[in-house]
Amino acid sequence: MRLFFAVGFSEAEKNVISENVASLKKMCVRGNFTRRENLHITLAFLGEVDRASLKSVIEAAARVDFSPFDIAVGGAGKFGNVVWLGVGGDEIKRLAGHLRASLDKNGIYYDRKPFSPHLTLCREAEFQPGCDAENFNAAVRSFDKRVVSFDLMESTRIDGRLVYKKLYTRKF
Ligand code: 2AM
Repeated sequence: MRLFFAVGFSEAEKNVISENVASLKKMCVRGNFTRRENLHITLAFLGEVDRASLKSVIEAAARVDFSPFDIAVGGAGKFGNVVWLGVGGDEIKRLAGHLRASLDKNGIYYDRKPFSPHLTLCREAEFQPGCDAENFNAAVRSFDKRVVSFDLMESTRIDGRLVYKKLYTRKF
């Protein structure tokens, strides 16, 4: 099973993000836009994990002791042709650090790329001529979010569609 840990969004927050996705769509010729139900901020990407290790993964998450905190979501940028919203605040970095240390303790593999908190809105984005991430950034509606939990997600493909299934929630 393909697993990752993420911070999800409420329906109200998804409404704001969807407005941003709608304005991004208008500036693009094409792109693989993140579907509303898949919007998230990844804390750690585990990749393929044996079903037998799931208990240990959940145990590592359950051990993470944290208090609710706020993040600022906004400010668009681009890595290659991936367009994202930035996520501001040091606490989410500390949370990812705690979670990753707990995974280490259980010997669970995760992608070691340094944590760079972001919310992917579109992959394979192709902007309209004369348009770029800077134009989108100028139109972005930012918002603050209180983080009170994170989730263990399973990434699956159903009829070719990317579907994320929530397996476990660690509430602070
Ligand atoms: P992304 O949003 O920057 O693409 C599920 O694939 C989630 O895990 C995505 O949010 C993806 O981040 C993130 N992720 C991090 N490292 C990854 C990797 N090596 N392969 C696939 N997804 C990864």
